[in-house]
Amino acid sequence: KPGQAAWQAQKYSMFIHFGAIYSTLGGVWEGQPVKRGYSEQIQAYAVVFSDVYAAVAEQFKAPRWNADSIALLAKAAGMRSVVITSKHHDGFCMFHTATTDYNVVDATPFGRDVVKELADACKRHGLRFGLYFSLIDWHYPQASPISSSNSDPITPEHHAYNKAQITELLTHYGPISELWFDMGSNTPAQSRELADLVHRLQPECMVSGRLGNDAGDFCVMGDNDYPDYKIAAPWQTPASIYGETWGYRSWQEHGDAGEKAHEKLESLIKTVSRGGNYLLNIGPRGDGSVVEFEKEVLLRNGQWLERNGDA
Ligand code: FUL
Repeated sequence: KPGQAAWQAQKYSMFIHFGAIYSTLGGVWEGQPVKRGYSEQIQAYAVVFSDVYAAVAEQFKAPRWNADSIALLAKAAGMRSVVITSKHHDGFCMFHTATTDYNVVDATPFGRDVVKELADACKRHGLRFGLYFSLIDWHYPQASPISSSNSDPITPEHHAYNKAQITELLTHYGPISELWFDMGSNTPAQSRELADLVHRLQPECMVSGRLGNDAGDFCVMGDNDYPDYKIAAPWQTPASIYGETWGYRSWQEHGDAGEKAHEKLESLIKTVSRGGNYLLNIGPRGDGSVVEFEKEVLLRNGQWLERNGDA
């Protein structure tokens, strides 16, 4: 498969969970910390009505969002690519789309295309760039409604809507290194159609195995999990810093950055030495800034890689 060798050579990548609404809420609803579930899924766990949730976008100004400084952080960490949430389960698009107004350019005072800014910054700094894309959507009226399984059938209307957005993402933002499809229960025909669409628009783009039905180009392990043996086929470990959330959580306890860096370094080494790609997540705040603790963990390990080589 074209693109496979380049993808495997990345080894270490940055994952970014950033959404105008859930990152602004930061795991808090009506003044209370929401303790159940990941904070990027707060809409479901705090059971927020769609219009009430959507109104939070009006608060998103992200004065501290700086795509160049995020790209430079990934570089200093020793990472070779960045993968950002173009759309998470809440359905809010962090890119400008003609398919819905529920997007960062049209629905927030920030008014700029986050995906575009990061794509351009990665290009400037020599990093590859990929996209997370949720196959389920809690906002789109013709999609299956919120359920506890996050793996509901994709209706034909919703499938067409996803295809239109994927087409935009693969034609407006330069080369995309991977499309990280997530959740939803596609039929085999739907999975095949999405994989074909990606490969037709960008033959080198690698498709995540979470597309389902064996239609992906690489296998995604369970979160923070890795195999005991070396595997030659392309695979990846998605890892969160805390194990408890991917999106920003203002009440997250941090502990010692040195210990955390050590733990993540061990996972990185296990993953890479067994042939995998380690995709380590950051969850910026709604104001666009990177949490200092997360930055420190990344930079400590970047310094270790600098000293010890990353071949
Ligand atoms: C999961 C999602 O449901 C989580 O919210 C998160 O995005 C994780 C990386 O993948 O499937």
